[in-house]
Formats: sequence, structure tokens, C-alpha cells
Amino acid sequence: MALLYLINSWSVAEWTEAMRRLAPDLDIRTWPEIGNQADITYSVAWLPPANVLRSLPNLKVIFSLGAGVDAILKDPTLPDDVPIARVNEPDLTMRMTEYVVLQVLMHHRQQRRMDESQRQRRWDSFATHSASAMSVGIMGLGVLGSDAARKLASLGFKVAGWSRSRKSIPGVECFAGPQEFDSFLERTDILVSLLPHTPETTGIINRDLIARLSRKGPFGAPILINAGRGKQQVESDILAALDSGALHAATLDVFETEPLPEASPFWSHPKVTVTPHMAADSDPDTISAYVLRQIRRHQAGEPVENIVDRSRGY
Ligand code: NDP
Ligand code: OXD
Repeated sequence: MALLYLINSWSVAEWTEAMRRLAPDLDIRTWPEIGNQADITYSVAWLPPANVLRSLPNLKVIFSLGAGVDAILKDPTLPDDVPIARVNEPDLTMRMTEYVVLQVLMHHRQQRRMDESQRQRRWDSFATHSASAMSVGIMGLGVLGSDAARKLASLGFKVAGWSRSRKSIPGVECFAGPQEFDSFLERTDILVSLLPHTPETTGIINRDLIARLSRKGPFGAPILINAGRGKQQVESDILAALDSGALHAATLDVFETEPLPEASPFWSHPKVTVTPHMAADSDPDTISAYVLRQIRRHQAGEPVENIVDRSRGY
């Protein structure tokens, strides 16, 4: 039994060291020094190189190090019959909720305006509004979206969410499916995306969606917060909407191209807050403990949790 780390764009050593601290006896391999391919029963993968996972004859489970699995599913040579498990862990969920609450409050309380006033030594006292004046809409009411929705509702915001299947969350208005998308958008002053990247969600945040958002909120134009995936947003449409006033402001944690190119206009746009895809970062100790728990379950003949439905793409 060996665990292969096949991760790109993350520090492999940091992750293998965390796992070694937790399970000193585990046979850990790192790509490309994988040794005998037949030894590998589990793999931790993120942007795996083509043909590697399919070359492992005894592979039983592929683990993602994050909640999203698009970085694994995009491997066209992925073996069909090996389950993929994703992260569903309270630490990751809380980090995302912190981020969403922080950004919603930042816009709601106009923190950027106050930062600018401070820089200019200007006593700019202005009228604020109550949280109940602000309708927040969360696209994606899964593990992350539903937690953020509950916490925002507890702060007094009017919260709604939209998902494929119908949800029931106390204090949150739940919309489902394409037929209820318009009603969801129409009542939304701050739109938060916590959707996965799938063929259906690609480019969903575009000019047409922005035009359908509420203009009845305190700022007269909607605000966008995307912490889902960058491929969901049409960046030229977002920029045009910010410049024309169709969007009041945006917080973007994810981008069509990551890292965000130096030449991107988002960096210096006065209405945009850029964060470098770290809304909810995966902590090596916590997430390694989670992966190890799943390996132990598999070894004990129990089902591995949070298996991805490949037909849905998340
Ligand atoms: P879940 O799978 O638990 O939730 C996904 C939600 O999206 C579900 O409610 C699902 O609906 C909904 N959904 C998916 N496709 C559609 C669609 N076509 N129309 C309407 N709703 C849809 O995932 P998580 O909440 O754990 O994570 C969500 C995403 O957040 C990840 O996939 C990842 O992309 C992103 N993420 C970003 C991070 C960052 O640091 N920026 C960190 C972690 C995650 P239903 O419930 O009906 O299935
Ligand atoms: C994730 C991420 O999917 O970090 O967890 O983006």
C-alpha cells in the first residue's frame, strides 16, 4: 500500500511532511519517483500530468486537496473506474465563511471608502444602512454556500441561495434550477459565487447575468463576489459593467487565468478587490488528517466520504 502525491502548483514537501508527521509508517511517494506502479493504492492529486493515474493498476481512490475537483477532472486520461474524493472539512468551510462574511461586510460598510479617506486625512462621516437593507444571493448552496448563507443570515442580511436541487435552510430563501434563476437574480444586491466549475457554470457570470441583478439596493447597482472558480466569469463583461456602472464593485478571488497576469486591469481597478485564490486555503495538517481518516476508512472496508459524482462534475 503506497500513497502517491501527484500535485502541481502546491508545495509537495509541505504536504508530504504533514502526512509523515501524522502517519510515519505510511509509504509515501512523490511524482515522478513513484517506484513500482503496482504499489500505489491511493493518490493525492491536483492538476495531475496526463497518463499517470491511469498507469496505476491498483489505484483505489484519488483524493483532491481542495473542495473543488475541476483540477483533477480536466485530466483527459483519468481512469473511469477510480473514485475521486473531495474535501469537506469544517476548517475549510469556516475559512470560506470568514472570507465571504468579510467581503460582504467590507462592501456593506464601505470599508474601501474609509481606507481612502484615511489615506487622505479626510473626516468623511457618511450615513450607513442596516444589514437588512441588503439582499445577498449565494450561487451554490453546497457545503460552503450553505454555511456562509447561515452566518450572513444570522448577521441580519436578507439571504437567498440558488442550487440545482431544492434546499431548506432556516432564514434563507432557497431557489433551485434554471427556472428560478431569474427570480433569484432579481432580488440580489450582492451576488456571491460558490459554485463549482462545470460545463454548466462556465461563463455563467456574464453581461446578461449582471443585467438581471437587482438595482434596488442601497448602492443602486449590484456587487459581485466570486470565490468559486475563475472560469465562471467573463472578465471582459465584468470590466465593462464596472466601467459603465452596471456593477457597483467586485471582489474576485479566482480568475480565468491564475496567477492573475500582471497586465490585468483588475489589479488597479478602483472598484475591484483582488485576492490571490486564497478565500479558503487548504491547511496541510488539517487536510492531511482528513485524507488519512478517509484512507483508514477505506482500509477498514468503510465507504470513503465525499465521493464526487463525475456525471455532475462536482
Ligand atoms: P458542493 O459540491 O458542496 O456545492 C456545490 C453547490 O453548487 C451545490 O449546491 C450545487 O447544487 C450547486 N451547483 C452546481 N452546479 C450547479 C448548477 N449548474 N446550477 C445551480 N447550482 C449548481 O461544493 P462546495 O460548497 O464544497 O464548494 C463549492 C466550490 O467552491 C468548489 O467546487 C470550488 O470551486 C470553490 N472553492 C473555492 C475555494 C477558494 O479558495 N476560492 C476554496 C474551496 C472551494 P446541488 O446542491 O443541488 O448539487
Ligand atoms: C478548493 C480550492 O477547491 O482551494 O478547495 O480552490
